[in-house]
Amino acid sequence: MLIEKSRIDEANHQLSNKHQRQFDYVAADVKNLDEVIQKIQAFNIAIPSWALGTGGTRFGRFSGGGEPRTLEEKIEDVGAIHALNKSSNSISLHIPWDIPSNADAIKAVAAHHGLRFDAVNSNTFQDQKDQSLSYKFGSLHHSDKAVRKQAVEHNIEVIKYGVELGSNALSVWLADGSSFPGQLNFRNAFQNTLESLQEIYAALPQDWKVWVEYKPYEPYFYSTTIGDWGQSLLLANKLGPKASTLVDLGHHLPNTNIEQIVSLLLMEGKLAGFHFNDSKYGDDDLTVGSINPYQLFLIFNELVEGMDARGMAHATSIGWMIDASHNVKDPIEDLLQSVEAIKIAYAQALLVDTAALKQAQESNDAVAAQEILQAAYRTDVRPLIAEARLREGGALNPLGVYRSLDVRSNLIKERGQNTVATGL
Ligand code: LRH
Ligand code: MN
Ligand code: MN
Repeated sequence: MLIEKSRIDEANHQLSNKHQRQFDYVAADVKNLDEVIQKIQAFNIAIPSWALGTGGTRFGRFSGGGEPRTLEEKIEDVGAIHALNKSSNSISLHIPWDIPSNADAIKAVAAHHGLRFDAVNSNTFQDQKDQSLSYKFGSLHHSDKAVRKQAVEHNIEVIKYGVELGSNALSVWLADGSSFPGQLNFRNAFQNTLESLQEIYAALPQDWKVWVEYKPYEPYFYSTTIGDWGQSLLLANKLGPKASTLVDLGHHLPNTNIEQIVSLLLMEGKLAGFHFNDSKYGDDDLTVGSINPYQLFLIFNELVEGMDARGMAHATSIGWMIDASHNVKDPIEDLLQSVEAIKIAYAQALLVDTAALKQAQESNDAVAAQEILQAAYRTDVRPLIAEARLREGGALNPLGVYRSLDVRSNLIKERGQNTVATGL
């Protein structure tokens, strides 16, 4: 264990009076206070295994030191995050960046930290050393049936790893696309993708799901075969009830109204879940809430309203995951900030006066609607989240405890300065 519970308790004790003052102030105006706190307590966000090392760019990578060298060490890092925030109780693996060759042993390490396995991710966007055919021109959409077969088999192997770990969803993101007009027949590429996904779908166990992620560009710059939510939804509808659309916040062209997409996918029962991050320009994978926290709030406002309308449990009905990683911050600190930003947006959305908003919408009162939304958005909900964490046994100030315990220096001593976690 990287973080002893007694150290968290000591730190909480020191902050206790200040926290109580701040909590009482905001709590006084919250209707259904207990229900709100309980919902925040129940809300967890999965951590991607590839975010625990310092991310690189195509120009370089600067290790922060003490990065996890093995899957066990990645799990240990997520364990530290979860011990502090009590909101990160699962890890999402990317195969073959992570190879859980001994599933029982890996499961035991995870259980020791109170963690389970979220969706497993396949990878057909890079060539691996022992691979016979190349994905240079795509994978599931490839013009050559043999390449498609290899990519299908990889996805089926990923499902098998996931089954052994107790996961129940396969997340598929394809880099497949083209960089020049004329390079690709769009219809053939789409049909090939559908047929390949149908083969993968047929291999899903009874209680499994497949999540189809979309992205408009990168690594290809003219077309992406699953380029937007419409193309993903088309595939998901053709595949069947186990398939749905995964929304990665960074996978939209600038200024796209993501909250509207989310609302309609939810309405159709086809919202798989999220890869949370933030962006200024494209697939920047910046810390959640670092650029546009209002957009995040508006997304959560749609989620809370739409899930309540459909009777869906907020915490468990869809997949909640972070997909953010970059080259400046300590990855553990970055992930603590991302989880906090998500919980802030969620808590603010829980405070929206839905009855009043409905009335404002029905009477076309745009001024009142804005006041209602922004009253919730401008509430400082951090003491509510801290209280929920406290009740779960976590830290009032996770980042503060992480820094005061000097966790990173200890990791550097143990793992070394020049570590390279597997991943991007
Ligand atoms: C692609 C993506 C996808 C991958 C991850 C590493 O940009 O968002 O989810 O699996 O990054
Ligand atoms: Mn993603
Ligand atoms: Mn991405």
